[in-house]
Amino acid sequence: MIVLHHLNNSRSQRILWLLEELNLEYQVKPYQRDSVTNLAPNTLTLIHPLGKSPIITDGEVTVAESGAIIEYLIGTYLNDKKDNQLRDPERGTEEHRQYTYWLHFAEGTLMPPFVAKLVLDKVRVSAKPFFVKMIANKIVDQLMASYYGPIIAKNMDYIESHLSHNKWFAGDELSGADIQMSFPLEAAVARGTTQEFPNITKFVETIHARPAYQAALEKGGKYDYV
Ligand SMILES: N[C@@H](CCC(=O)N[C@@H](CS)C(=O)NCC(=O)O)C(=O)O
Repeated sequence: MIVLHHLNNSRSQRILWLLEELNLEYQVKPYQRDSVTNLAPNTLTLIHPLGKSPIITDGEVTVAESGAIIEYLIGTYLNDKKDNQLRDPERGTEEHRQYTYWLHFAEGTLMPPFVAKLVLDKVRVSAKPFFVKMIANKIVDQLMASYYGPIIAKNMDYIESHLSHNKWFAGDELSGADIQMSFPLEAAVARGTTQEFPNITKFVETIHARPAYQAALEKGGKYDYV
């Protein structure tokens, strides 16, 4: 039996969605973030030494890292079920090149500046006392204006441009690339930063309307980015 080690409000939500798209039987083992640090509980390190979610176990097999989990689940189970709408683009095709590109882009290029912004926003809020906060805010503003801000804007423009010509990230049908790209784009929409990006907003609305996505929400419980 596949077990998804699922941390609330995390990248794990996309694996829940994939499991539903693939029509697989699975169990969800829930883990709660610490209310102060927002970190995962230490019990997750019993499943994988890094203790980050998502992780799946499938019998003797343990897979961590969202992209690796997506490749494992699609590679192992997609052909077992004929009645799903998710496609695995054929190797050597342009769709497959797009598929691997976006699968890696999500965690390799898009997430790092998003996470940096999240951390810097926390510094802004939590720096104390007042004069330290003033200095901290100045440094954060400078880092955002000169480095992370332009990188995020460039990435978002690039994604928006891709989605203005394509419904999905790789080819004409839903693929693992869409699953992988869902989390950062949901987070961006939920934070209200996508007003100038109608195609990104539409993509997120489209995936949220899918029956498999709704089923995943029911299984996983409260998710702040929907
Ligand atoms: N690149 C990894 C990132 C995993 C990751 O950082 N997960 C976050 C949740 S979104 C986590 O477990 N955070 C809690 C912690 O670091 O303690 C992946 O895509 O699986």
